[in-house]
Parts: sequence; structure tokens; C-alpha cells
Amino acid sequence: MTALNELPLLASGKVREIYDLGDQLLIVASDRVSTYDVVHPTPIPDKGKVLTGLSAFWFERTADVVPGHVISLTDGVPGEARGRGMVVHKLQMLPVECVVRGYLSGSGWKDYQGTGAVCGIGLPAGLRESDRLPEPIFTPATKAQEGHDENIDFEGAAELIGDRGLAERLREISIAVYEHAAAHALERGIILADTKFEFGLDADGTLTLADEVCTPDSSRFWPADQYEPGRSQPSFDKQFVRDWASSTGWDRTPPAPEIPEEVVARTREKYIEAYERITGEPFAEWLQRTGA
Ligand code: PZK
Repeated sequence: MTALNELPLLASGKVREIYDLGDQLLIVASDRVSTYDVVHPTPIPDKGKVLTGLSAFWFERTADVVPGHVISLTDGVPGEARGRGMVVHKLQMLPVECVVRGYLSGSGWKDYQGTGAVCGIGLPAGLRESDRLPEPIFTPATKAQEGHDENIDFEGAAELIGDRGLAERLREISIAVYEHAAAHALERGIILADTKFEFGLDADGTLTLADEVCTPDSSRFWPADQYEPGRSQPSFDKQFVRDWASSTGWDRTPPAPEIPEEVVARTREKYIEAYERITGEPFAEWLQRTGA
């Protein structure tokens, strides 16, 4: 099996790498963690495996709604990437981030406070930060190369995609996948406040769910037992790192500080807890299944 460092690197994100396999790609999730958009020099062991396992779980669970890009979690994944790698179909990616929000947080809360709307969708007056929305809303965003994605309205998304009917399908599928995942997570004590999907077209033109699905890196996971609208919510996975980082007086500009080992250990446990709550399976099962 080829070593990772011999494969052509197609793209590198804050947390993941994509390698070119010809008409397929290899996506590898690392153990890197960011707070306030800055990656720390200290990894969280097993984070990449947890995120890949969660993503694989949701791809399987939503295959009846939309085909996913996953080909293999084992064959074609180099030994050093086992458990955190996925071989996927190379798609023609659509140029829009498909965000679904069930709760009012982040840029959604900010936009609502300014205009009473998010991405052109008017919302009831009097909502508080982190309130549950009357129904999930599709709030597309541009894909920024650097810096932050910009929220756009549905018409803007349709224009970027160049096909209003396809944009309508993206909205319908995105909301359906979010509703499935959020209901499942809530039964297991995790509020999936919002999430971001990416889609592409395969060689036959079939609309396909890509990237990662409903992981803590692409979504806001909140502990349901601590939910209290009217304030920002603690993060299920990153709160120990955030609390510790804040306590250091770090000004949130690079470089991010090294994370102490007890904060690493507690954070690792939270990621594994999220995996086990949502999948209902021991994390060791994922390691075994993927040969990690
Ligand atoms: C693709 N990204 C974003 C994700 C990064 C960058 N199936 C696909 N086909 C073609 N392109 C992509 C995908 C997927 N997924 C996704 N860039 C290209 C991205 C993760 C890490 F560095």
C-alpha cells in the first residue's frame, strides 16, 4: 500500500487532507483541533478517527435520501490512515455551502439581530440566541477560499449553481438529512444545532452528498441536558479546550497555544462519547472494522 506522503496532495484544510487517486480521492481526517478558527499545535488523539466514523455512520443512514460519495473505508486506505481515511468518488463540486439551521446561533443569530431574517428567510420577532427555530431553514453560503463564508439568499445560491431546480433539490435534501440526523442525535442527548453539507455531481450527473456529514467539525453539537436559550451554548466536544484557552489570556490570534495533557485527555473522551452516543456502538468497534 502506498504511503500517504507519496500520494499527490490535492487540497489541505485546517483539519483534513485530500489526496488524488485518479478518478477517486482519499480524504484523511487528522487529529488537529481549532478554537476560534486557529489550529492548536497539540493534536487530540483519535479525533480524526471519531470524525471519520461519524461521517461514515451518517452516509450509511442517509443513503435512502441521497447517494453519498463514499467508496471504501478500508480498500485503498493506506495503513497509516486506517480509521480516518475514506476513498470517495471524485465529483464536480457545487459552489455553495449547504447550511441547515435548526437553532439560532453563530452568523444566523448575528444576521437575525441585524435584520430579523437569515439568508432572506424572515423569522418570528422576539427570538433569543440559541432558540429552536419553528422549522429547520436552509441558509446557503459562498465557499470562501480564505476567511469566512458569506451567507447568501436562496436566489443567490440558485444563481451560483446555475440551475434553480437543482438548487431546490439541494435545499430539500439538505433539510431532510439534517432532520434525520438531528432527531437521531437528540434521542441520544445531543442537539445538532446546525450543519453544513457539500454536494457534487458524479460522472453520470447524479447529485451526490460529499465531504463530511454531521460531524462536530461541520456542525454545532450541544449537550441537550445543558440547553438554555438566551445565551451561547457550550460545545459538546470543544468546550474544555475553549475554556482552557480563554483562561490563558490568549488573544485568539495565531499561533494558538499548546494544550495541556489533561485538557487533551478530557477532550478526546468527549469526541469518543459523541461517537458512541450517536452510533450506539463502542468506538473500539470502528477501529476493528477499519483495521485501525
Ligand atoms: C473536494 N473539497 C473540500 C475537504 C480539504 C478540502 N468528492 C469530492 N470530489 C471532488 N472534490 C472534493 C470532493 C469531496 N469531498 C472537497 N475539496 C475538494 C475539502 C476536505 C479537505 F482540504
